[in-house]
Amino acid sequence: MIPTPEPNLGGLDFSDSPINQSLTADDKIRLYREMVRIRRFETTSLQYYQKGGYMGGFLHLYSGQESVAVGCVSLMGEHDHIITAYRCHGHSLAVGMSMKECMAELFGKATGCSKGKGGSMHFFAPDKNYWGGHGIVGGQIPLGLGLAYGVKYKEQQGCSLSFMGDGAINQGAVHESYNLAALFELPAIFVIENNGYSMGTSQKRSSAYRDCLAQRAEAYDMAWDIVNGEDLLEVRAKVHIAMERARKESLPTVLEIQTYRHYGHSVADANAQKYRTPDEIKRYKQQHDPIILWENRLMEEGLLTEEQKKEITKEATAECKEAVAFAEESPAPTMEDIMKDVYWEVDNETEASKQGRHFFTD
Ligand SMILES: Cc1ncc(C[n+]2csc(CCOP(=O)(O)OP(=O)(O)O)c2C)c(N)n1
Ligand SMILES: [Mg+2]
Repeated sequence: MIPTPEPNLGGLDFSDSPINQSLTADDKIRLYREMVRIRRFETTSLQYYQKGGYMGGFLHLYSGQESVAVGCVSLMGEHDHIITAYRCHGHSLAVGMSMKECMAELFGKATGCSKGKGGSMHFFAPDKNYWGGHGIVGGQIPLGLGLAYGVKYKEQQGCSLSFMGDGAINQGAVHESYNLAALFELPAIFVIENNGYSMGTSQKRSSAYRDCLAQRAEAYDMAWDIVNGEDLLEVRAKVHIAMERARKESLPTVLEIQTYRHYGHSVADANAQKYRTPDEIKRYKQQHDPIILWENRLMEEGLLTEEQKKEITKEATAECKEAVAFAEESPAPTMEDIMKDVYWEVDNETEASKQGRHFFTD
C-alpha cells in the first residue's frame, strides 16, 4: 500500500529540496519572467476579447495559476510529454510557444499554432512534446495515459504530465486511466489543478469525497500528494519527486495542486461575481498571488530589484504588443483550409483516402 503523505500545506520551506537547491539566480529570474509573460498575455487577450471583433469562441484565462504550469514545465526533459485541458495558455507559453503564434490563434488567423482553426482551447506544439489544449472535460487524460504508454514502449526515461481541473476528476475516463496507469505501471503523472471551481460549481458541491481529491489514487494503489500551488518551490519539489518515480521506477502518481483563478470560468462567465464572494477573490489576489509571492521572495533574497521588475513587465508588455500586431496583420484561413487538417490520410493523399475509406479496408 502506498503510504499516505504527511499533511504539509503551507509553512514549509522547499528551497532545500534537491531540485530547488540547484536553481541559480538566473534560473529564478527566468521562472519569474515566464510567469509575468503569461500574466501579461492573459491581460492582453482579455482586453482584445472585450473590444469585440477580434476573437471568436471562448476565452479561459490562466491568471492566478501561473506557478503550476511554469513550475511543472521547468522540470521537463527530452522524453517528457505534457497535455492539458482548455485553460491552456499558461502551459503553451511555458513550453516555449511564441506569443505570436498563440495570439494569432486567438485571432483565428492562418499563422496561429493551429492555423486559426483551434482557438483559445486548442493550442498545440507537438515539436515541444506539447499535445494541447482539449475542450472535452477529462478527454485529454486517456491521451496522456497513451503518451506515458508510448514512453515506456519506446524504453525511454521520461514521463507524461496530464493536467486536468477539479471538475474533471469524476469523469469515468479519468478513473479508467488511473486504473490502467497503475495496472501497466506507466510513467504517468496526473496533475489536478484544483482551483476550487468547475464553472460556477464549487469543488465541495461536486465531489463526494471532499477533503482530498488526490487521495482517490489509493484505490488504485498509486502514489499521491497535495501541493500548495501558490509556492513555486513546492510545486517544483513535489512534481520532481513524482517525475523521478515515473522515470526511474515507471510508476504513476496523482498530484493535487491547490490554486485559484483570478477571473471567471471564461470571459463570458456572467455569474463570476455570484458564486465567489468579492472578499474571497480579493484575498486570493492580495495574499495568494503566486507571482507576487515569488517576486517578494526574490526581492528578499536580493535577486530582483524594483528596476528589474519594471523592466521584465515592460518587456512582456512589448512582446504582447508585437504579438497583437502580428495577429492583426496575419491573413485569415481560406475557405479551402476548412477541408484541410481533418484527416491525415486526406492531406497526405493515401490510397485509403482515394477510396474514401479511411479506417476500414473491407
Ligand atoms: C465532458 C464535458 N462535460 C461538460 C463540459 C462543459 N464544461 C466546460 S468547462 C467545465 C468545468 C470544468 O472545470 P474544471 O475541470 O475544474 O476546470 P477549470 O475550468 O477550473 O480549469 C464544464 C462542465 C465539457 N466541456 N465537457
Ligand atoms: Mg476547476
